[in-house]
Amino acid sequence: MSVSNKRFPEGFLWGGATAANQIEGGFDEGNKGLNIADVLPGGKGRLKVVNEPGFNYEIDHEKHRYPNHEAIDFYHRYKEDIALFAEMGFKVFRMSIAWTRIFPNGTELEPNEEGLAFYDRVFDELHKHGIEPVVTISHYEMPVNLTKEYGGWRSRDVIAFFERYARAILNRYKDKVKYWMTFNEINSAMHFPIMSMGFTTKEGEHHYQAIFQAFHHQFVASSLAVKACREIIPDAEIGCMILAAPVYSYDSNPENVMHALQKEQMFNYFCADVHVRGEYPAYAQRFFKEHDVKLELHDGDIELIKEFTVDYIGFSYYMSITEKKDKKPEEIIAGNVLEGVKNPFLQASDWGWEIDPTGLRIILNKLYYRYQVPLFVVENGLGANDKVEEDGSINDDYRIDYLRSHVEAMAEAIEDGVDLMGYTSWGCIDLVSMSTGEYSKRYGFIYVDKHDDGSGTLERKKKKSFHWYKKVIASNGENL
Ligand code: BGP
Repeated sequence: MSVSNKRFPEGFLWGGATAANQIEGGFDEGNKGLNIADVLPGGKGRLKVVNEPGFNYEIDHEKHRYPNHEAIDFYHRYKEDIALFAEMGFKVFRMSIAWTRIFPNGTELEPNEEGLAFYDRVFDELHKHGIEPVVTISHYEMPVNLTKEYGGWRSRDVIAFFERYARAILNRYKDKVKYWMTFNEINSAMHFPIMSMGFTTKEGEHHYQAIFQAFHHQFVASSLAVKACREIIPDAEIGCMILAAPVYSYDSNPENVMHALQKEQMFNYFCADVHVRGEYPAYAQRFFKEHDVKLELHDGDIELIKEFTVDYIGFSYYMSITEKKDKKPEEIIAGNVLEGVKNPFLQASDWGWEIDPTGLRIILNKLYYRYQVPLFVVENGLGANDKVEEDGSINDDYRIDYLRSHVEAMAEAIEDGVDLMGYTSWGCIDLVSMSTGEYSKRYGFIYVDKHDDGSGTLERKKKKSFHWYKKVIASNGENL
């Protein structure tokens, strides 16, 4: 066996990642309908706002700001942004299509031509610069109409609407898009179902029953999208997308180790097991029994899920989680969206997300040796407050350090034998944060002059990390 001394394979897919609702703006242009992100206000409590009495999925301009309505105006500035991605040498650009640009209410029989034409322009611009798009079919933007009328993924009816949408875009872009993913961070619904499932459970409701039934609908829908993709674009690759975070036990107490293992099964593996292996794992059956979850399955569901599994696993990686069986409330660090106890060996970002590059090597090994399918890191990055110096420079050395250590971790994992397709750093251009709806939580190589109070010119500026990432790509990960 010959071992190459190059750390990343030829053709490694370097690039950046975004989502429609966090960059586009133009929320009511081109006949677009409203989606969940359009009605969630900015601010830290935004993922919980739907639980407030009186919340009715309408836009309330009196009370709230809606940062995603303008976002960073990619809808009008995509040419300038794509030129900057090309300057960094991107091989791929991960983006999503807004369901509501194509089917404004989710229920129409025919797609909206203006929405389709917008993404044609974006894909053409990417190809002009030699950049391949990687498209997430649904990234946290359920059409509001489907939420109001059907309860989002609670309803089996949404499967048919989703299939129509998936077929419309697969058909339209069959010559332009080779890499697809079905649902962004599908497993995140365990923590915040509003974003990926388009509903939230009510107090007193059987939470797990609702969530797992909705998962089942999404699994069927995902398999139908894989089926459609195989028919329409046989040489495309279509993956799932999960939020991956290795779960560590707080200590060597076997009770804590078991608890961490169970959390890892239900959080990291459950969705991937169904997507990749095509079946519900036995540990989940036990979980259902113990939590009185009874899934309603239709004839043919199990066979469909078994037959139409994904080609690769796309995943986001930001942090690891440390778990303990009986944790006291004061031991919990919220980490914003994922709960665990503080890991004494790790530092956290300004938003409490524990920084753990070795965790990336660990999860790459765990996923690869469990599934033996190619992996794709489609999100990773550091949300930070950036400062523009008087001379206009933005010296984000902390971001470079974060990214460098994670790229090193990928190189180690590749040497461990992991089959890794590529790396798209999250928020390659500053964008609206998903969990906080703020602009001030910045991830980009490109700074966007836009602030939490809505002020700013939207002007783009290259940060120090822009020049660093350009070198990394040019050297295929050798020059860090
Ligand atoms: C993931 C989402 C993204 C993104 C990212 C960073 O969970 O897929 O949409 O936003 O996390 O999160 P945040 O924006 O909350 O910092």
